[in-house]
Amino acid sequence: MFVDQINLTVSTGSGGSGAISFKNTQSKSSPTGGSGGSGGGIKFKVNDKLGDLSHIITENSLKATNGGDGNKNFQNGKNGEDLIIELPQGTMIILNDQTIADMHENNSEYILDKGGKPGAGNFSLASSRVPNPEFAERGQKKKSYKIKLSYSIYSDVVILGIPNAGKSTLITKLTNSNAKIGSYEFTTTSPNLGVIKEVGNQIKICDLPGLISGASEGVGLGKKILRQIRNTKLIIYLLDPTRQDLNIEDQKNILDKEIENYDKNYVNIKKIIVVNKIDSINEKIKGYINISAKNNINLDVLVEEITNSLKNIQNRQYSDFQKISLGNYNYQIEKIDNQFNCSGEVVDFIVGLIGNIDSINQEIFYRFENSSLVDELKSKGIKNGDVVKLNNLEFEFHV
Ligand SMILES: Nc1nc2c(ncn2[C@@H]2O[C@H](COP(=O)(O)OP(=O)(O)OP(=O)(O)O)[C@@H](O)[C@H]2O)c(=O)[nH]1
Ligand SMILES: [Mg+2]
Repeated sequence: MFVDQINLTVSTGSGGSGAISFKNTQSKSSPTGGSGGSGGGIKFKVNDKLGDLSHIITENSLKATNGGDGNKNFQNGKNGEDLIIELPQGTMIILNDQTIADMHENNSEYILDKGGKPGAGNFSLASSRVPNPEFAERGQKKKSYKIKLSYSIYSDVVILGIPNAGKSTLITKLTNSNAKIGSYEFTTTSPNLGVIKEVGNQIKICDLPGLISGASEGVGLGKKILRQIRNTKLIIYLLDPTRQDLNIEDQKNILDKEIENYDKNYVNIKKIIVVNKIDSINEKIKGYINISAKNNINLDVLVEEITNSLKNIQNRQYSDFQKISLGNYNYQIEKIDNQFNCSGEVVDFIVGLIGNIDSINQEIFYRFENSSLVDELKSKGIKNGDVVKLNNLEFEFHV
């Protein structure tokens, strides 16, 4: 089955925690505690061999592995393994309704998160201020993201037309595709891909299900079809002159209107207008390429037109999307009366310690007083005697 959209939760691995150990265990001197390993990150990578998202079979969630904890004798923990998700060319990564990456180039990568930071062991934490730390850092917790992946076929040409126009017949004649053909409407329910083999050149072409009026508002398979136009370089409008209820111009207007309604940028994609089934009408229709897919009339003219048009098209409509780096949410401060609740990565760093409680407390206050948090609290109007809460740790503020 063709899978073009997927919702899933992806998580980093947590960082490993540092160890507390001493060469001289009696006197607790000469620290030897190793640091944790980094948690695995989340990475997306384009593989141009993929044609949809069906390889991402999940129970809705995928995880990188955790970093290992540090150990005595300077042993650092192992790094966790990255979660690497392969994507077909033409996939958007969407977070909170915002597209954060649009993946085009083969082998290109997007790192959503580098993974949980490791905690330092007491060997690395030793300093002239604290030569023999009886504490170590906890590794950063894992982070989860609910994302949506949306794939639009990466073809050169898309064949668009109302149902029964002969789109599938045409692709079977131009390529080795064995798309189903039927004398009734809506024969095609998911895209068919084929390749036109020209000398030294391969043109990927895609046959889509029939488009009807209202498609851009979701009538029929409307939006699912229109989504697949996004990455094409060229659109063929295939028109059916044998229709009694809709003449050629009506059909062209429907296609124009629906693609514009769905996405204004689609208007800029080049179109070739082709009238099919000329074996069934008496007169040639002027101004357009006239073919018969069924009887192989003028298919060479069409292929030549496709080839020439593609020569003049350098880029796809959406190929220059800038990837968005996620902001660093360093901290959040919530003020309730005389209490300031602080959370976020900076706070996790300050309080994320393990070991001897007295030495931890000393270190926490040192880290707090030397952090940017103090200035931020002052700018929010904190006064001596007000309460500061760093995650679960509560104390009175004094300068
Ligand atoms: N006379 C004639 N009939 C054609 C021609 N091309 C296709 N047909 C017929 O038109 C009917 C529809 O053909 P399909 O290729 O399935 O049309 P489609 O546009 O893919 O249809 P949907 O997938 O339902 O949207 C079939 O009965 C074909 O044999 C042609 O050039 N001349
Ligand atoms: Mg079809």
